[in-house]
Amino acid sequence: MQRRISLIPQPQQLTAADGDLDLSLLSAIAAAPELNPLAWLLSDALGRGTGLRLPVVQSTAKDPVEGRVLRLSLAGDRPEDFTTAAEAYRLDVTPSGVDLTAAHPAGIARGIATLRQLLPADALREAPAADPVVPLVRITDEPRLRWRGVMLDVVRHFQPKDFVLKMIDRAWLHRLNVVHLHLTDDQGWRFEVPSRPKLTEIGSWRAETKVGHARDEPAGYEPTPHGGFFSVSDLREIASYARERHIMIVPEVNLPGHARAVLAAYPELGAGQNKPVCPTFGVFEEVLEPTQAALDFALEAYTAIAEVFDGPFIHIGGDEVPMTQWESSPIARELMEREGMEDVRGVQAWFTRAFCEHLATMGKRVIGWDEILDGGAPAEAAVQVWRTQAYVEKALEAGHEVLVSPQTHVYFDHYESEDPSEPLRIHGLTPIEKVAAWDPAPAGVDESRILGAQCQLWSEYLPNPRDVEYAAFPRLAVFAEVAWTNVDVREADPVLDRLGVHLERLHAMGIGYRPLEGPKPWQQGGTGRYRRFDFQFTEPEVE
Ligand code: TNX
Repeated sequence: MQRRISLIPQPQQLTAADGDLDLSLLSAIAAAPELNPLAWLLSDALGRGTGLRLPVVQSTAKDPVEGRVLRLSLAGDRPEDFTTAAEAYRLDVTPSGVDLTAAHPAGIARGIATLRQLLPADALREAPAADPVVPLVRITDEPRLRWRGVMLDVVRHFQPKDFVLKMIDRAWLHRLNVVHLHLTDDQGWRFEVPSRPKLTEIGSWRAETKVGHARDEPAGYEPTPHGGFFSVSDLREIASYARERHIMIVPEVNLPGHARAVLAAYPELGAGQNKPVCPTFGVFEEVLEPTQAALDFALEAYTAIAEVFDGPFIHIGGDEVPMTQWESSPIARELMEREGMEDVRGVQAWFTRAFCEHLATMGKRVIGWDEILDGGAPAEAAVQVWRTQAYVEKALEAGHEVLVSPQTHVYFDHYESEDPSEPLRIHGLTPIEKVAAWDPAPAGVDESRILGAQCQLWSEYLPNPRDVEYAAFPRLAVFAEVAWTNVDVREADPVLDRLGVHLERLHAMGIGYRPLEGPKPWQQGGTGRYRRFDFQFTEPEVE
């Protein structure tokens, strides 16, 4: 019988042999020059968790370092960035050393994540707590989907930078390759745009916050200010932290709706009366007016963010844009006449097109929530579908590439169980079993047009990193498997059977995850402001 090796995500091919390799018998990490930064990251991670300090030495095909080493090498024709082939790797652990080979550095980054999971769980601690021993194994691996992401909402409740960096690390360990940062919304504007100081002076904080669920009217407001934002230097640090790990940051600047924080700072860009940064949660009617000034503002914000993050995608948001203000706005009517629009939804399409054209001049591709389909969007824009499967089909028919993130399966701000002691959540029910059973690209869907899959951590009811951790883990691990591993491989060894060992890893990392049997007493909602609140929740329909 093969010995049991418990990794998440499950690699596509894994053969185990009897025996272990003690990494302290190795003399160095021997890396191709281009892999030097990853080699040091690996050396550092090994050093922290096991005390083993392996030096990094340069090794090339022509002039290889001999002896027992941990070898990182590049081989074969280099695939394009952001392809599944770029993330493929082979990992061989034999009595004579470790060989990690890929055709692209991104593949090495994924292989390092697997190697770290082969170590004892305690090796994931921040100080030496485990022996540097790994089982003898041969792994050949490549992800099923190109885009495997997690979205962090740093608006509804600000999440500090060190936590963002931690989430990048955790994404890395689960072989995810995208961290989507939701940076602007009604409740706050969370990044510095030097030419628009009021965005952060005024827009980055609110004076009070709804207590309990937004729909629980009598609960009232807590008059404690809440806020925070990332300076340009913070953003640069986040960008380079992610880049080192071959993780793409997708920054989202959500316009022209969800605009209350923008309009609190610059009311002249909207149509309504002045209102403060929004203290509660939901969908609000304030939108940007379709004026040149509003467009100039938006393009300035996109330029600022696109200059910092060097990935190929910028997220323009575009979800839940109510048409009410535009329906009664003379400026919107005039635009509609001038452009021959029959439907007011054309106004959103007008913004979407301008964002796409502008970002294309910066070499960026746009992605937006599936509402950008309602009024129409340029075919080169990718569409992130969150409402229903019908929008996947609608987007594919209109020629878009699709990122699938159905609220029914991968919204980790939804309840995890029916247990009345679960802490306050927005609504829904997404137990881990449902995530495990999910197929992001079921038969009949053209998988070549599916960019990938992404889970979401909206933070209306996740005020602190601990709350985000509870909502995210271990569902995120199961999500990572679903996005990485082919269905037949998943079925051969169900991910839920591998979770036990994985929870030890999460524990070693100090993550406040949700135990499979339910919340610990201190994780429960209790009877105060975080008590469970339920109401009838209906999924949106397709028109
Ligand atoms: C819908 S998903 C929203 C968000 C909320 C989320 C809560 C999407 C594009 N819009 O504004 O935070 O539901 O689950």
